[in-house]
Amino acid sequence: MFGYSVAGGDFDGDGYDDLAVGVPSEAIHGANVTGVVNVIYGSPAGLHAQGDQVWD
Ligand SMILES: [Ca+2]
Repeated sequence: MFGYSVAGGDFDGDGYDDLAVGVPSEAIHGANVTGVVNVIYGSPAGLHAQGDQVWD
């Protein structure tokens, strides 16, 4: 469920707001019940998918 939880902040310290999105039901590495956090970084033009990261 992408977007189950969200948090904002400047996570990489570049001065632009970033977005962390919780995905609790994401299956990774063959395990069905794990979950990830997808971090989408900000830029002068807003959020952009290039360089986003998925943390598990
Ligand atoms: Ca940032």
